[in-house]
Parts: sequence; C-alpha cells; structure tokens
Amino acid sequence: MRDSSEKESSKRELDVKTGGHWFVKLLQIKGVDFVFGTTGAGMPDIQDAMVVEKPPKWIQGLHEFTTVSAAAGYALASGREGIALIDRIVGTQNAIGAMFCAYMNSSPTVIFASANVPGVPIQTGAPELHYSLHQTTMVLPWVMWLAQVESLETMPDDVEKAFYMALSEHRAPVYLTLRQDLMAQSVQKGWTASTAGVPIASPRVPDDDTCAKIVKNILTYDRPSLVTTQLGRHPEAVGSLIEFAHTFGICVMERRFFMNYPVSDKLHLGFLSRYLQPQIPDQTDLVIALEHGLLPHQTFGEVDVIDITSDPFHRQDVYAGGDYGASLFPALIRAVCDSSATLQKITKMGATMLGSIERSTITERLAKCENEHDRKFSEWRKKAQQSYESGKLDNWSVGFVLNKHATDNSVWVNGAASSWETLLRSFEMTRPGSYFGNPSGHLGPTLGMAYGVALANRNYVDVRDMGTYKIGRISDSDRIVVCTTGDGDAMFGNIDSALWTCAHYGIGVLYVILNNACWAAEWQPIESSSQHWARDAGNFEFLDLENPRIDYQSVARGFGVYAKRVETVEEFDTELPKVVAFVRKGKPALLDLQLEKFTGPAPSTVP
Ligand SMILES: Cc1ncc(C[n+]2csc(CCOP(=O)(O)OP(=O)(O)O)c2C)c(N)n1
Repeated sequence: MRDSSEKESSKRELDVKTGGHWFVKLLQIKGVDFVFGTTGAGMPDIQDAMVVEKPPKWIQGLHEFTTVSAAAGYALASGREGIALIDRIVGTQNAIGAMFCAYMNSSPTVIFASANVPGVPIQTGAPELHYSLHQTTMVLPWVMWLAQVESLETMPDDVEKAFYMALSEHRAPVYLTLRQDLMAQSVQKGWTASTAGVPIASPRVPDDDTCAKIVKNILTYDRPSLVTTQLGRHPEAVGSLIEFAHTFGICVMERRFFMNYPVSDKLHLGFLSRYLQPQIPDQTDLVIALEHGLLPHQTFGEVDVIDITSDPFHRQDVYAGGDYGASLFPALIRAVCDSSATLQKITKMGATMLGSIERSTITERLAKCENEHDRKFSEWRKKAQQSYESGKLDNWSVGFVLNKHATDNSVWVNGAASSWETLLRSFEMTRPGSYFGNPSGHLGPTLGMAYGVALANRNYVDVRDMGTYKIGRISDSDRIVVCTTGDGDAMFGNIDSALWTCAHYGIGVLYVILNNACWAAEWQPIESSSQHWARDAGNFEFLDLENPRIDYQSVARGFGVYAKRVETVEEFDTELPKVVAFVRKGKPALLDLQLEKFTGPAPSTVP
C-alpha cells in the first residue's frame, strides 16, 4: 500500500496566472488533445489561456448540440474522455439533446460549461449574463455525475473526479460548471489533484457460484441464444464474446449500435429490431441478454432468461428509452457485472466443465447456427446484389455500394432512420470499433459524432512556441469516416455546423444524405393511427420535405465542401471512390442521394 507521503507526491505544483490558465493546465496534464467547443462570453479566461497552452486544441462548433455530439463521438471511438466546453445556460439548453444521445450511447463525455452567478462580480468588469439556478440540475437525467466548481481550491479534484466518473461503468457523460469570476481570478500558484493517476475501478465479475450456475444453464438448455445491444462499446469485449459463443455453441443477435459481433462470424444471426418485440431465433429455450434491455411491456416470450448487465435497470441499453429504463423482464439469473471480464470468466470455467456429451451437443448447435447464418446472410446479399444490378437507387443498393468500397480503415457512423435495418444487412462491418450508431432515437447526433470519430485517432502535434502564442497541427490519419444520415436527421444535427467545422479544420468525413424528401419513419405511425384520416386522404403534410426538396449539394457548397447530387446507382458507384479520395486528403465531402419518396410519387393532398 502506498503511504500518505507517496500519495501527496502525486500532487504537483503548477505555474499559472489565472483560474482559467490553471484549468487549461489541468486538461493538458490529463493528456487532452481536443476541446470541442462553442464560444460564448462566459469563458474568455479559459480561451485566453488556450492561446499560450497547447494542446489542447480548440475545435469550434457552430452549435452546442453538434459540439457535444462531436465530443461524444470522439470519446466512443478513442476510448478516452471526449471534452466539450459550452457557454452557460444558453449553451447548456442547446446541448441537452446531445447529452441525452451521449448518455444512451454510454459515451464518457466530459462537458464543461461556463457559469455566471448573479451578484458575484467578474473581475474584468464583464456583466453577468445567462445565469440560472437550474443550469446544472437541468442536465441531471443524462449524466452520471455533475457539480459546480465553487472554489479554485477544489477545482483540481473536481476535474479529476469528472474524468474518473466518465470512464467508470456504466459510462455516461459528466457535467461541470466553471464560474467565470473564478476563471478570471489572479492566481499565484496552482496544483494538480492529489488523486491523479488513480486507476479506474477493477472490473466487476459475478462470484464463482453464479458463474457456475450460468454455465450449468447454458449446458442444460437445448438452444440458447444471446442478444446484445451495447457490448461493442468496449471493442475488446467483442473478442471475449466470440470465444464465449464458440465455446458453448450459442448464436448471437444484436441491435447494432456498436460493432457487437462480426457479421463474418457464422454464429451471427442478424439484427434485432430497435424497438419491436425481439424476434429471437426459432426454438430458442434460453436467452442470454447481454447489455440488452427491453422497452416497457416487452418480454422475450415464453423462454428463460439470463440477464448479464452492468445496470439492472437497463437505462442505457434500450432504444429510445429514458430515465425510467427498461422493463424488468423475469430472469433466472440477473448478474450485475462488466461484460468482457465476466464472459472470460464464464468461458474459462465452462471449458473445464465440458464432457463428451456436452461437446457433441455444442457441435450440433454450431452446425445449426451456421446453416441459419448462411441462409439469412445469403438472402440479404442476394437482395442487395439484385437491387444494385437493377440500377435503382434504394436502401439495398446504397448499402451494397457502400460495402463494395469499404476498406479496412473505414468507420461508419450511422444516423439513418427508416433505412437503418436494410443498411445494416447490406453494409457489412466486422471490425470492433468500426461502427457507431444512435441508440437514443433522438435525431441528429451522428452529424457531430462523425467528426469527433474522425479526430479520435489523431493528436495535436508539432507545437511551436511563437512568443505570444503557440501553434501546432492536427496529426494525419488514414481512417475513412462515413456518416449516413437522412434529409431529416441532417437538419436536426445541424449539418451546417458539422460541415463548417470539417472544412475549417481539415477533417475528412464523408456525409451521405439519404434524401427521400420526407420523414419516412414518421409515416408508419400516422398511417396506423386509430382513424386513418391522414392515410385515407393522402395527407402527408406532417412529414413532407418536398417543395422544395432540400438541396444538400448547394448547402454543402455554401460551406466550401465538395458535394454531388447522385441520381443513380451507377453514379453513386463511380462517385464514391472519388469522394473517398477527398476524405483521405483531410477534406469533407457530401453525396446527396436522391431516393424515392417513401409515400410514393403522389403529392400530398394538403401541401
Ligand atoms: C429530436 C427529434 N425530433 C423528432 C423526432 C421524431 N422523428 C423520428 S424519425 C423522424 C424522421 C426522420 O427523417 P429522416 O432523417 O429523413 O429519415 P427517414 O425517416 O426519412 O428515413 C422524426 C421527425 C425525433 N426522433 N427526434
């Protein structure tokens, strides 16, 4: 055990001039490369310090929703904390939706917001604006921890705790306010937190008895199936699941918000609906729910369930849920633990418990799964191929072309709505960490997430001291980030903000707009309303994005981004490699795919 003098020695003195300078030094010591920010007048002393201290490098976003989404995407793709800085109550209110999305995505996003306190003067004479008693508490449902930094003395520990909490399980955003008067305060000397370097808590695994019970059940039931939603948020856990599934002969189905299981593996049996009752494989008699929640009133049907989860309330692994969490479905065993370490422990224990009878049962199960896998995936491949050959630009052919041109370093950020399932079936991703989605159902986060993902393997390097300021450059990357989004989703995500940021900083992201001139996902609920008045009248006014159809080519060009309207499969096929070449050079690009309107060619009876 370390003695107290050793503990004390981790606290280092810092040469700083202001509270803001101290804060920036703390970020620097934490190894922060990028601060995703949107400027407001409540943070000038932090930004002043960022002129003379680099990294971190400021990445300006033109809307706080996009900025926080970018930090969340960065966090997911890097496995490190993503840092955002927004302004007081105004920025916070604008970013609440993005915080919800980051929460549902289990993203370790550390959100700092400036704050003014009425009646507390700011040393520079700046007026107090945009204050609210509710600034901090309004984010409460979507963060795992929040606090107001009320004194510079506690700031190092508060910042340290924010970083620590964000990366602790179950990962989620944290929110910390920084008072403008404290940031403007003159300081003689700062220091780091005394807890710096404290490791994240060791993984939680169930006790031996529980693991043995899980193994016995898996071996007793004839046809166990595993379903998962969030496992792939830890890319290293995917390998543990592959080993587990093969050891016991268990097929896997996923709601793909992360790359949870490679589709190239024969035990992958496809994708579960995001929000409907789960369609588990026929004859399943035991479901292993791994980080997988169900919406209220949903169950797995008449089968037994083993629930392996890091949160028994499943608040972050249902689609489009909220703080109520999931239904408390019945389970034989509910193990609250961390997935990767638990799967490894169960696999290891199971391997010692397998006799010849169990082994032959497992071989049989494997063969059944493989047959089912081949049947499903070959059907989908055929559909995609046929659609491609027909020359018709639709969700299948779009997936086919994306898949055709995908490379080992492609990363897909998917904000598609009605085309979500079809795209997954045709665009095959197999590498852990190569896919990010939107489990919140809140439109828009993927626009910002995409450029956060594109920066996740880059650093701010070659920093030179120019006397009155410092400057460096963003390191290169060979990662190709493709963001698929709808003509509706793109607007909700402030595509203008994302395009400008990418163009300004040289961040190569390809935005593919699935432009079907409507909010297609909204038609089905209206169509099945209780009286069907809208359906029977052909009244699409609640979802049309027609007259005019949004011209994303022109929108992108307005931000200096290369863009092309695409009308046919052939055009998409030839244009895609061209735009990927742009992305490789660190330039954003946009393809505006003209798809058929979901409700058909007839115009709405009421425009
Ligand atoms: C912030 C927010 N507002 C409204 C909705 C309701 N909503 C769900 S899907 C959808 C339409 C999405 O349109 P688009 O992105 O073009 O995809 P499409 O449905 O056409 O495939 C809307 C408005 C939502 N989910 N989130």
